[in-house]
Amino acid sequence: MLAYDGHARRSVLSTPHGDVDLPTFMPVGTQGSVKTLAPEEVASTGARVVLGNTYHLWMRPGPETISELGGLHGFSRWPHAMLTDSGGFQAFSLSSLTKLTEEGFTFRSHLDGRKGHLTPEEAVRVQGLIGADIQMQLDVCPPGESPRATVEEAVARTTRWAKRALASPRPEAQALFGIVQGACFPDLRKAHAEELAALDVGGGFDGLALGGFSVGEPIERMHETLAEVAFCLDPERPRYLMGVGTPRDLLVGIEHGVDMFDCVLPTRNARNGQALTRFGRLIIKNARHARDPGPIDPQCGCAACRGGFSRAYLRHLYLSGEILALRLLTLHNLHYYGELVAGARAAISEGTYASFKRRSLEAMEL
Ligand code: PRF
Ligand code: ZN
Repeated sequence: MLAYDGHARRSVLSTPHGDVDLPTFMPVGTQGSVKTLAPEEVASTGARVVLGNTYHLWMRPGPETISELGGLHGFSRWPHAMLTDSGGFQAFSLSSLTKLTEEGFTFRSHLDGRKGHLTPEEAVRVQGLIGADIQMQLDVCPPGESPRATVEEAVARTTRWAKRALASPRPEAQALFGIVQGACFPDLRKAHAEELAALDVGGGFDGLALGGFSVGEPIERMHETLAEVAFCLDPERPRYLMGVGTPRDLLVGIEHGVDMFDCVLPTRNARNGQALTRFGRLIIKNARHARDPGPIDPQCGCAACRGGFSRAYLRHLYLSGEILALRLLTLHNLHYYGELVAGARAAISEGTYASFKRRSLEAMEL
């Protein structure tokens, strides 16, 4: 650990594809690409880890193909670190007829209806072929606001699956993270975090994630639960909050000791014409930008803002259905997220994280 400021912490995650300064934000590259951007453009936003999805890549083009073509690094030409999600969460939300048993998930592909079986062992095997630096265990993520008994069952099964994942053979260079579930029940989460941290099969987990958040529960409940549990996760291992979130969620997560985040928000919102900025959301199609010669944010160093592209031009491109609008907005949004976590890291080192968070939140309200 390089520095603590309250529970907020700054550290470095070492991977076979370079060191990553934490806290960090990981752009989502579901199909092996961060939508609209080439790898060097993604890296230009400060991102050093990209997330891939096992479920999608398994269905197409298939892990054997990816492995043959140099793993996801060689295939996609992303030179920095990569993490793959295990696929259960995506299989459940995307495919039809998903059946959940002790063995794993059974589902029909959302592409061709083909039947698939995803077990904890199979998730490790497929992620091994895809070849990311960090694998995630297969877990059970109950829908938001599920009753306690459902959540308890999901936690218990996730632990049994954690042991099976750890016992499965995987390439030596690949790390494996466990996933803490427990919804918004702090006692379940704390107990689960301790249980997963104590597993020592196959050397134990290299990091611990918080799954099961941002699945329909009120955002304030997520923040309250994070405040109670995030700092309880083994301090020696990276802590990853899965599928979260907004700039405010990142600031809150970091405050409570989270090190890693991923979310489709900056990239998806860009493609819906939304620029996320230090001053809040900017809807590019709004008529008020029609003759605005200024950039999205004059202080932003992204290719769109630094390149002098005006709000008026971006609005025109967006309304005309031009792909450049989506590319420039994606670059801007990821750059903004990159700056946000870089600012947090600097503030933690200086011991000024609380005021950094307060100032950032105040600016967003403007
Ligand atoms: N589990 C896995 N992936 C995830 C989640 C989870 O709970 C979430 C929940 N926000 C996003 N992605 N394996
Ligand atoms: Zn910008």
